[in-house]
Amino acid sequence: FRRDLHSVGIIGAPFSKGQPRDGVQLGPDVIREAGLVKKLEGQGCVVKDYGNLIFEEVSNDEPIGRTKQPRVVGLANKKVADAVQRVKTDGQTCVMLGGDHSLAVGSIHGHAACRPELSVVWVDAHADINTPLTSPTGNIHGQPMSYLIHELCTKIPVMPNFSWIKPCIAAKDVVYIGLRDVDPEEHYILKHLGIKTFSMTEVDGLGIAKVMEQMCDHIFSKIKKPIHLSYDIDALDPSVAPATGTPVIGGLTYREGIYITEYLCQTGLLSAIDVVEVNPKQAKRKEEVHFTANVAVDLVLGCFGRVREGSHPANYKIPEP
Ligand code: B3U
Ligand code: MN
Ligand code: MN
Repeated sequence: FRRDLHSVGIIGAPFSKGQPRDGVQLGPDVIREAGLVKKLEGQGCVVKDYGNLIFEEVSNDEPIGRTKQPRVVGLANKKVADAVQRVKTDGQTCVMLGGDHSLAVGSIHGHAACRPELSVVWVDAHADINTPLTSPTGNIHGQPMSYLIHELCTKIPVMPNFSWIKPCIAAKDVVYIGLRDVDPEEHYILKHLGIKTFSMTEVDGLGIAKVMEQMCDHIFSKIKKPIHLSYDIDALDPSVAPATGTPVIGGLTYREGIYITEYLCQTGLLSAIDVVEVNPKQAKRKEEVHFTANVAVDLVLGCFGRVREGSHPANYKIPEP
């Protein structure tokens, strides 16, 4: 028995402008209010909460083509990138609490600046790999992967406040889990680039344990690389995580969702984590907010050593009368 010492740095990113629904900027606060820091400390983690980033407003942020609010999204992501880079430089595993999923651009970019060899595990109902030119909505939270993958760099138009973004991951170092709402253009991109995907069909067919095994065979085929886990709460079924902007029926169960985190923790290679798209204003009842926030906390706890069988300190002794 061995209890790992995890050093965790938390960044709150209260940002919503990668998509149109109000409320997702409150995600970091509701996840903290569900007791994230105390619970992490309770399982032996050393936690530093860096607080919430403050994002500047941008006036006259007119669309570029179909892409909505590019300037404010580009600027916010630069802040996230710098913050994640600082946490990694401080030697901690970074937890970025969103906020919408556009923030993964900054989070992965900042992480890759410190760990150029990383692989990305993207857990989501959606592929979020539309380019600005394929996006049906113009919402940047449906596009973050397209800015980060080397193989797509010739497909990305110039946009204000995006010039700092340099592709930093290879298609072979990306794995998806939980897909069930993928646009035709995205599906083409995934197949064309040969990206490894475990849609809900594979989760159903193989079971989550085999999915995780095959996932690791894929990303660790040559060398063991640090892992960036980008966890969109809408990967989970809406019955498990209702407080989110774009719920899709037929998602991961609580147990499958948690198993992913337990398994990744066991690799010892988790280096940064995003938990995004918790939106308290999308809940029908207040209990749904607490329920979703508690699930988000449990995902983070699973990433840092919580196991369902229970655990005990290494030096524990049964008291003698
Ligand atoms: N694929 C669509 C819808 C979508 C993506 N991510 C979410 N929704 N949450 C798009 O807008 O790119
Ligand atoms: Mn997403
Ligand atoms: Mn999603």
